[in-house]
Amino acid sequence: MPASLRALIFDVDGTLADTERDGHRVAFNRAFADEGLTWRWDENVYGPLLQVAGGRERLLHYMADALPAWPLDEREALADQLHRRKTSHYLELVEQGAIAWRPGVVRLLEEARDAGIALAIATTTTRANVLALFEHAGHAELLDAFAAIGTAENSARKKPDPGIYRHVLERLALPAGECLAIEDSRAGLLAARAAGIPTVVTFNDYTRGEDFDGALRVLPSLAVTGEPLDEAPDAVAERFVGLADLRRWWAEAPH
Ligand code: XBP
Ligand code: MG
Repeated sequence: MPASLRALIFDVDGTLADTERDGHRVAFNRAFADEGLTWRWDENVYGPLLQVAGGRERLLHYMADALPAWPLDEREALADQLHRRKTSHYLELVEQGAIAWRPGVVRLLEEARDAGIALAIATTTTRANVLALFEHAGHAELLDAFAAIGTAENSARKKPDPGIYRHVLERLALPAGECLAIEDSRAGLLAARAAGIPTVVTFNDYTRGEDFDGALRVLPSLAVTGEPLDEAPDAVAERFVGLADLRRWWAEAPH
């Protein structure tokens, strides 16, 4: 039987929702204030820091410059403390409804679920953060449709390491070539591709302009296919990305 598209694997932060801009970044700043630190990560500071995947890793990277005289174990202890506080602020923000799904996300999840395509998640953030997003951004019922949810707890190494994608493939018991990943960043794209998974990128304001070489398609969101409609070529910007688009793009990948 020829291979067919069997599963969609979604990144979370920046792909399902703009969690970085509205959630993680704000939560980091609240954690700094809690600890009496004057650090403030505005959007210009935070953008480049996103090159480092993982909140704790991001803090340590920043602290290497901000606190160069501190011994590593003290920096690590402060990073742990800040990350704990940041996570609780993040969860609070999500619970307050600060985070919304990116356009086209819920529509595609529902279409894939109804079509019997397996759904999965591959993220470097924690399981609690993922569950909270589904619970509080609306559509908590979609969580039941996920066959595998791979999070920070399942892979010690962060993207661009392919560990989390390999974990999810194992849980799905599917070959990489029968899946399609949806990512927002270069690090995510590299992770999925290193695991052998064809990947579509929906970039956001932080990741716009990154090198997405190797992606099947690079789109501003799941609300724009980038392809003209036969019946109404001018409606190109209006059409949501559907399963038929993903199947067509996936079929272009070498199998
Ligand atoms: C993006 C990340 C995460 C978040 C912060 O993950 O790098 O680290 O920025 O979350 P994704 P934590 O793979 O979903 O794009 O502080 O929980 O690490
Ligand atoms: Mg991401």
